[in-house]
This record gives sequence, C-alpha cells and structure tokens, in this order.
Amino acid sequence: MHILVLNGPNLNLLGLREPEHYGTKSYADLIALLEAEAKACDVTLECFQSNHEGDLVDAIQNAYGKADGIIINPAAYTHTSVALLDAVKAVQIPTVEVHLTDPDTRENFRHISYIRAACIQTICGKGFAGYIEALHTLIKHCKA
Ligand code: CA2
Repeated sequence: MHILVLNGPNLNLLGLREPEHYGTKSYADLIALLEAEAKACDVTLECFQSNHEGDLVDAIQNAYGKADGIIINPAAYTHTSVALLDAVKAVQIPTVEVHLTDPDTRENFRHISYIRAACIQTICGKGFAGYIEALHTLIKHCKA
C-alpha cells in the first residue's frame, strides 16, 4: 500500500511560530512520526509540502494510478480552494482531510472546507495524532 501525504501553505513553519495553535514540534518531526508508523504498518509514504496551490493540485493528479490513499492538510487552501476539491474528486483516490486544530472553533472564515465533500473522513483538533489516525483509516478502508 502506498499513501501520499500532502501539507499546504505554512505548515513548513511548524514548531517555529504560533505554538499555541500548532505545537512545538517541527514539520520534520511530523514526517518522521508518520514514516515510523507507516513502516510499522508495512505501508510506503510519499510526503510533500507546498505553499503553492497548483503544486498541490499537480501532486494529487500525479498520484493517480500510484497512491492507494491521500492524507491532506490543505491548511489555508481548505477554506478557499475549489481546485483542490476538483482534483481529489477527479482522481477518485480515498482521501482523509486532517487539521491540527479544530477550524470550526476558530474564526468564521475557517468554518468552510471545500475539500471535505470529496473526503472519506475529516479529523480535526488532534495535532500530529490526527495524521496517524488518518493513516489507520486509509489502511482499514483499503483492506475492506
Ligand atoms: O489546523 C490546521 O491544521 C489548519 O489547516 C492550519 C492552517 C489553517 O489555515 C487552517 O485553518 C487550519 C494554517 C497552517 C499554518 O501553519 C503554521 C505553522 C506554524 C506557524 C505558523 C503557521
């Protein structure tokens, strides 16, 4: 099984700013955690972070025929991007939306998620553990 992990804008700054929202661990820590869990579950991962919407769309399109599942935290593009929604719909790869925080409890502009409509599950407010839960969700989904 092969899983694509996508992180959107500014998530490369994890651990450097806004620890009250996003914690003190870095993006590299997140990837190391995911890689270790994937290895234990006999799954391969490809991890990609970008600050550019089109690059994230390209990564989703390129996953067609290669990835069995996608874990995505689109960050701010969650609340703006119909392009990411359309890309996930187009490739028809089971996708789990993850957020470190719970956007529904934050500013009103964070309450809409475009991509949610194309996802099999949304996990919010669990920090890094949410990504691990997403990985297990996709493993179960693919084995079912
Ligand atoms: O809770 C999440 O995971 C979010 O997707 C994070 C986004 C935010 O726009 C969404 O509403 C919810 C922001 C990511 C910014 O990440 C930073 C990390 C460290 C320092 C500054 C920003």
